[in-house]
Amino acid sequence: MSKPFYITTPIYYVNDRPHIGHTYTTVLADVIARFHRMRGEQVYFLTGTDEHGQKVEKAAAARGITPKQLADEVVANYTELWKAMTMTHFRFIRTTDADHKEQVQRLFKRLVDKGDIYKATYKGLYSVSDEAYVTETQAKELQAQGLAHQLIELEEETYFFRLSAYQDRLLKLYEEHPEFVQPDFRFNEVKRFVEGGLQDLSISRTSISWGIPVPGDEKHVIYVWFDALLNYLTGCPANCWPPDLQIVGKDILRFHAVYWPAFLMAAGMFLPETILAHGWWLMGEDKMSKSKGNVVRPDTLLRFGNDALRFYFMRDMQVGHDRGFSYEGFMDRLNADLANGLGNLASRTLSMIQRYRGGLVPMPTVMDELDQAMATQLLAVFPEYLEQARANNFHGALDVLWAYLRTLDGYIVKAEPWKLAKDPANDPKLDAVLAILYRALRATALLVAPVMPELAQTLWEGLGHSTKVAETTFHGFALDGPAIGPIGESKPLFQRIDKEKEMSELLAPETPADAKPSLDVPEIRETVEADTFFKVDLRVGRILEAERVPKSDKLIKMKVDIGLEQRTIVGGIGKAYEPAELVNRLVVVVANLAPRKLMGIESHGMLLAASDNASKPYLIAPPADAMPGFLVK
Ligand code: ME8
Repeated sequence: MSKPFYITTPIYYVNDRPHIGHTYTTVLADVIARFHRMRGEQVYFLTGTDEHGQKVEKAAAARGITPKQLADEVVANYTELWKAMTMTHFRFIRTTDADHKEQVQRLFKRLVDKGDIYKATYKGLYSVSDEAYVTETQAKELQAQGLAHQLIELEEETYFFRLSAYQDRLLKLYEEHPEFVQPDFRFNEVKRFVEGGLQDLSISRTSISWGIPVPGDEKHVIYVWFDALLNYLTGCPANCWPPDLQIVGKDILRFHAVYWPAFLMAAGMFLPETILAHGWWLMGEDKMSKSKGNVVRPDTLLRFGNDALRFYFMRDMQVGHDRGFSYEGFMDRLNADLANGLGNLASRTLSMIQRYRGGLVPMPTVMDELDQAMATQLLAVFPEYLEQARANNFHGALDVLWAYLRTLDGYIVKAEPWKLAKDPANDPKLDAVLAILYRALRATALLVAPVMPELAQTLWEGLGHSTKVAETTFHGFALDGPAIGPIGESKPLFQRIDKEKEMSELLAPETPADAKPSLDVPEIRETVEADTFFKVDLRVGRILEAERVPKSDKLIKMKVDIGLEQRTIVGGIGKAYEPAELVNRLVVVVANLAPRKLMGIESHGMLLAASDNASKPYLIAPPADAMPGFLVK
């Protein structure tokens, strides 16, 4: 028997409840898993949670609970959500599962014995939010983004994985298997990264305790990424290795396309066939993240139905690219494609078959040119959809299908079946129209079943089937086969959404269940000594001039009088303020900040502003009688 198709999602951190980013990844994997089952393959689908590491440890400490308690709570959120969304994974793996712990320690030890893991001292900067050491260049990037507080200085004894020894083998892998990373443009990023040279990877920590201990040296815990990646091994039954498709977000591609195959090479194991990296759901131009306060939760969207959300994800996002999310776009898509498009076509067709043919689907005896054209198009659309879907491009597949459904709307308008029905002489023509519409809908139900399991089943039953559409395979399906039995009562496929009404409710801010933080603000930063704080020179300033920086809607260039001198300061406040309203304002300036260039302009200083991430920045204003140059202390 051939090996089951083995597909995985990343395992999600348990520091937060799922948002639509995590949901999207899992839906994509589930749709592909279902698609492969309907191709007649055995499928093994794995998802789960990543529960160790500093991120989780910190989130739990902030809540005053243990990491395991936090993990249990978040896992319940995930498993309930996946159940409501009819995910078809076989195992939900948790990195705190006993078999996983054993697996990680066993492999760690094996690589130590083999010499691929060795102990040494590491000194450098570490990003807590990425759970990774950062290079100097990466540190500068983070600093420029105002994220310097995420970096901590670490010096520790650590175990290293001999990643540098795998550079050539990785490059050879990319050379020989260009399908290893998809899509292509991401593949090139990975290749360039490895070509740039690989350093050995620190894979243990002494600074944290929440993790799997290094066997035989228990003051070290195993680095969370080494631990996490191995979940794909732990969760895999003997007959499924290696993974056929591993779905990840672009943010974690490097871990999967560089470290992961290197670990497997070291372990002497077969490598995954393909790592598929998808893009991000964005809010405006920003990544969705809790710290930015712009997170959309799936629960908010599920009131329109599981299938609606699944469909929207697959239809609107081209795998690999980023996509902006908007509630309006979401509702427009569903109304256009499900309430109008498919829903309307199905209800018109089924009610005509009821009305004109007593529920019995006719076999066409003659077809004119137009009927023939519609039938031929279906013969082309069906395999094209399957081909696109096989390439994991459901966006493209659904596009092809919906274009065809729109053509069918035009076909109905031209054929005018309601007129044909008035004269029995037109019976053969009416038979042809009804049969073609019926066949198109039947094929549609089958094709969309992986994406919208419930809606497809409703349509399938509406077309007279008593079987499960998901248990039907694409292979051997007769597009022009006769209808099955009389059609039943037709149920509406999708209720039109009242957009205006829903918008007002959807845009109401999220109120967390644990009500405490109604503000979305980061935790209090690390303690600093008073001396450190007093090094920052804060001055009252007055804005003298302000203008927008060309080609930027965010940046405003200002001339600011700080008493002793005038400064050019570029601030990212252009979305909150118009230049005209800034002139003459008193502000607080960080006067001894090192100058830096923003869009080619040297900015010397920074204005203080308050914000809760979700809202605009509010410039801090000294009282009206304060003078430029006053020291703020
Ligand atoms: O990275 N748009 O877990 P995580 C689309 N535990 N997808 C998004 C997204 C967005 N805005 N935000 C997140 C981890 N994702 C590690 C993985 S695997 C061995 C360990 C999705 O909870 C995307 O798939 O931060 C991303 O890779 C994943 O969530 C990250 O989830």
